[in-house]
Amino acid sequence: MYQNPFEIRYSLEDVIEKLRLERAIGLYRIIDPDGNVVAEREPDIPRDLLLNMYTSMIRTRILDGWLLKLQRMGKVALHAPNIGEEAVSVGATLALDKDDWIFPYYRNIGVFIARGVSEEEILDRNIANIADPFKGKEFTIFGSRKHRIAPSTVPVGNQIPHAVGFALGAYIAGEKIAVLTIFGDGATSRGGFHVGLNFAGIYRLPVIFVIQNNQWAISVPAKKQTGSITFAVKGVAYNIPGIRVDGNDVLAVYTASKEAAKRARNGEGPTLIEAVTYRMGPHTTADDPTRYRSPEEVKAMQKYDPIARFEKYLINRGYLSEQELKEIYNEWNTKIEEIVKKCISKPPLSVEVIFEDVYSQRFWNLEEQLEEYRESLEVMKKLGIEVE
Ligand SMILES: Cc1ncc(C[n+]2csc(CCOP(=O)(O)OP(=O)(O)O)c2C)c(N)n1
Repeated sequence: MYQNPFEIRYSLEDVIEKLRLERAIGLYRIIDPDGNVVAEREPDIPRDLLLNMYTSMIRTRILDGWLLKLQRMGKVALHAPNIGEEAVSVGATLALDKDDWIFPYYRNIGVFIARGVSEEEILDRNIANIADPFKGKEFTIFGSRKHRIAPSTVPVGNQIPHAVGFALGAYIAGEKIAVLTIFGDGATSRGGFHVGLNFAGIYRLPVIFVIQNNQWAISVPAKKQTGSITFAVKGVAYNIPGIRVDGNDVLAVYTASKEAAKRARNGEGPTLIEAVTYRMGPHTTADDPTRYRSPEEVKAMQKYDPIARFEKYLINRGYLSEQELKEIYNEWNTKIEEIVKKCISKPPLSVEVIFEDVYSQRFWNLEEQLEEYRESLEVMKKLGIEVE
């Protein structure tokens, strides 16, 4: 219905209520760094799911540690560490139904683990061995149709409009699903973020936008990324409720994402979640964070470790003893070490794969390049130069 623009009046109360403004400015938390429940109401989450959250987070951390070591050993080209940010990926993913889709980014191993992608497949992909489903393509590109995870993108924030377009398609097709997309604080400065939020806000699309605010976009601190008082408040202009949560509290991320998924499925539109976390490691294995931030800062952030905090909660609540937690950790540590050994012993891909999957047929110029490449291999062999 047409509304006379000179007569529209919203009261501040309307806006605060409609957009739940307070939630975009505060910090929603269920468990504090000591593992104590601080929320008014503790969510009623079954024990099995709590254990799944825990194992998904430690599996992510162990695998992440291996990817870093493998990169240093020259087995993995590049890695973007996840340490300290596991609760965001795991909490948001486990809040979804299995039909929902996820558009993650390169710092979201927890999404893959929580969705049931095996460590072996993730390692094959990163090592680019013969079993790599993406045949050695660029490091971050990894998705799984079976697990309803879209391949993550290299250009920062491109997955945001992808997720919105996908949600529109699902809506037109009559599918009642939620679409989750996760991206860093740096991505909020890209056009795709604003285009995505604008479109989703107008058409009330079932999208959950999660900003994994780890305080740094390589060397740019979050305070230089935006003039807004918080990132969550950015939803206001797009008529999207925003909520700022403690991203190192897996229960808070889970609860906020669960509510957002429910809203999405009920046709109530998108939600913007700012998950406040901290990047404990370097941006990638090609970065040296000591050049732009102090060791004191990193040390101060350690007390917010999402895994240590969740362990304290599980112990406080009597779900698991310290001993049981240690056993679970050791069990996964051993299992993942075995998987690493298996994956690095698989043969490498043939370098010729770079000539494949570019066009549906190989054109003459590619044939010529391939021929030249084979000849150079022969020359190298004669000179005794080893080529993997
Ligand atoms: C369009 C584009 N510009 C620049 C880059 C280089 N780049 C890679 S990651 C990154 C920072 C991203 O920071 P943020 O979105 O906060 O995510 P984080 O890596 O901190 O998790 C930049 C600038 C890129 N990949 N794509």
